[in-house]
Parts: sequence; C-alpha cells; structure tokens
Amino acid sequence: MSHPTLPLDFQRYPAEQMRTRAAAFYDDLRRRRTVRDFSSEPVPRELMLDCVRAAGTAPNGANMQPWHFVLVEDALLKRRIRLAAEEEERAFYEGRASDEWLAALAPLGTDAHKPFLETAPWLIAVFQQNWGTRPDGSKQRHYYVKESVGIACGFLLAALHHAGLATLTHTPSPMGFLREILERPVNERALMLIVAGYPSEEARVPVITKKPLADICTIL
Ligand code: IYR
Repeated sequence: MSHPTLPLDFQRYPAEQMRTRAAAFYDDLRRRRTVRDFSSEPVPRELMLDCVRAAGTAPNGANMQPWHFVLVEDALLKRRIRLAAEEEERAFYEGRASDEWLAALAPLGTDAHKPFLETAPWLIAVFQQNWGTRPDGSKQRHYYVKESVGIACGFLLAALHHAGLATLTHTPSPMGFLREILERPVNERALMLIVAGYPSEEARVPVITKKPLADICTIL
C-alpha cells in the first residue's frame, strides 16, 4: 500500500544568515532561567495555546503524539495542586530524599514550600499517554513515550521563553495526584508540571554555571 507524500516545506537560509540565526537562538535560550518567584500578572490564554501548539509539533514515536497538556488557570485547582504537591514535597525533603540528593539541591535553595503553584497565572500539567484508543475501542500501542513527551516539553519551554514568559519545571514525586485532580484517564501519567508567567519584580536566581562546550560535546 502506498501512503501519500507531499513536497517538503523546508526553509533554506544563506550560510551567513544561518550563523547569525544559530548564535541568536543560543543567545536567547541561554537567558532562560528556572524561576521560582512568580508575579500573579495574567497571561493571555491565546499566547499559552500557541506555545502548546508549538509543543504539539514535536517529533515523536510513530506520530502517535502521546501527550496531553492541561492548562490550569482556575484558582481552586491551582490551590488543590499546590496542597497536594507540598504534601509530597514535605515527605521528600523530610525523609524520602537521600542526603546526597539534598546536598545536590542545596545551591538551588529549593524546599517543600511551593507558593508559585498558586501565584503564577498558568500551570501546565504534561501527561504522557502510555497507550491510545482506536475509534473501534481497541488499544493502540504508543512508542518511545518518555522520549516523545520529553522532546515536546523542550519545545514547550523554548516556546514559552521565546514568547517572553518565565518558566519552572516542577516534578513532584510521585505525581499521581495530578491525574486525579485534573481527572485524566487511566492511560495517562503526569510527567511534569510546568509553571509559566512573569517573574516577580524581586525574583532572584541562584548562581549556577553551565558546563563548557568541551565537556558536553565531542567532535570525531
Ligand atoms: N521535586 C523537588 C525536588 C527537586 C528535585 C530536583 I532533581 C530539582 O532539580 C529541583 C527540585 C522540588 O520541586 O522541590
């Protein structure tokens, strides 16, 4: 059976422009910092939806697009998420985490207190769909689910940053409460909670460095 194809819509740039584009993209992305102090200033829904549209273009296993993004703006839902997340985080910081893990987190200044889950205008709960359902009700296998949704989260974070928003990837563990609070089906599992909005006026970020290129890249 032959499957339909269409001509590739590929944008080719002059070599010099490619260099400036690559450098400018890096220069923009390197400014993205994980923010933990958000303003409650509202962010338009349509802006958020375009960012989710961008995430939905991510390459993924067999084009099953095994993801679902829940945009949470509702204050009551945000409160419920904060309370549930803080409960898990308290268990983490007060016992579940190893001393080694807590030492690794110390420079970031994180703790079980997560006010940003209520302050920020938007939370995006990212769910991975471990399997799908065909129109006839049978189960559709999904492939490379974690990789696919991980790439989509990368696209989403880059899109939100590009749009001019601050972001935070929050991974309370375990995250089962998100599926319950947001009433997602049993084939879905929360992978990450992304907080988006404007930073507060006083927001500060820890001094951290990124590994030099020589440490993260080998040319053969
Ligand atoms: N989930 C906890 C702990 C935490 C873990 C890692 I790895 C981080 O990079 C940051 C935090 C929390 O959100 O506080």
